[in-house]
Amino acid sequence: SAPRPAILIARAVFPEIVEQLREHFEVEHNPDDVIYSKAELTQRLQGKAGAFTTGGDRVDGEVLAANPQLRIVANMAVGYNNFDIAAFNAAGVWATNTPDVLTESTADFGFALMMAAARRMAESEHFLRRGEWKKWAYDMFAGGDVHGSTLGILGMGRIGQAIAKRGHHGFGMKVVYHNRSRLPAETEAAVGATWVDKATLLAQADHLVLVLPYTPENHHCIAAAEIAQMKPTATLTNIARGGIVDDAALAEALRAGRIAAAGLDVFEGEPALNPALLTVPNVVLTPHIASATVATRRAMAQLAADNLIAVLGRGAAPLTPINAGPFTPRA
Ligand code: 8YV
Repeated sequence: SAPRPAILIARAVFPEIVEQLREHFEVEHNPDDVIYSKAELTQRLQGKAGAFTTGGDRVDGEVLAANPQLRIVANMAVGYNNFDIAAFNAAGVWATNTPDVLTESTADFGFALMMAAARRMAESEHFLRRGEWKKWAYDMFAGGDVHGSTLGILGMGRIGQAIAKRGHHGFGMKVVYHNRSRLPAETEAAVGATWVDKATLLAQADHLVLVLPYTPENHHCIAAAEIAQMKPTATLTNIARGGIVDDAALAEALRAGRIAAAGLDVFEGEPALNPALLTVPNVVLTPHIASATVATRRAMAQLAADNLIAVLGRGAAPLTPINAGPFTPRA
């Protein structure tokens, strides 16, 4: 019988997913959380027909050109700014992501982070932990209301829509959004959101949540000039990608009180973060965990594995391809 295809699992993942993949493939598995350098990734992909990657595993045209036997790279993430998709298309290599399975968990977390920022939960917990709570005070950690306020959403894909529904149906919020493309009227009605231009979004939002993909055009699309257009009582929540927000400008604006608070799950240069953010009190910081429920992370890993099995095990198309335009897979 033909030799089984070889794959690389580039990062530690659920042992049962590794075992499942071993039933189909010869598996080389990075048992560690440490991201391979580009040189090491390129070298370890030698002879591999497929790869299981996640955010931070950068796959570009050079990596693909050095591995002409590679047919699919399955990313365990919905975002794929770690892939050069044009290079995948040109090389005929399938690229896949994990949409849908993480939408609701990620929306839950985004909403929670926004609420935590609005209601000053992290700041007040730090106060308790420092032993500073001696008495009740009428204005102690008084924040901004979420219910009945205006929710602004920048980016309106699956996760943005799930957040809009929570705000509109659950919290009686007015929901405005900005996106390159407007949703169909019936979708806008179902999620309870109204399209506005970016300036209106910035000016109207009491709570602005960022849920857009990271592309070169979106780099620092929230910087000092945009923050200056927001209400001084507003909050800003980023669950999208580091680099969408100018973190240095945000830290400065938070310190100066130009906006009330922020909730950040993603950072420029993560896992390192701008040290200024660590000393600003009015920000809630989490380590890129918006999709991190046990069930959702399992579903993401399973979908990435299923994409590899579809292409390399069954010779079929992947379940969730992200290749765009005319695409001819490598033989
Ligand atoms: C992942 C994410 O945990 O899906 C995404 O785009 O950002 C997260 O769900 C992350 O990409 C893994 O590195």
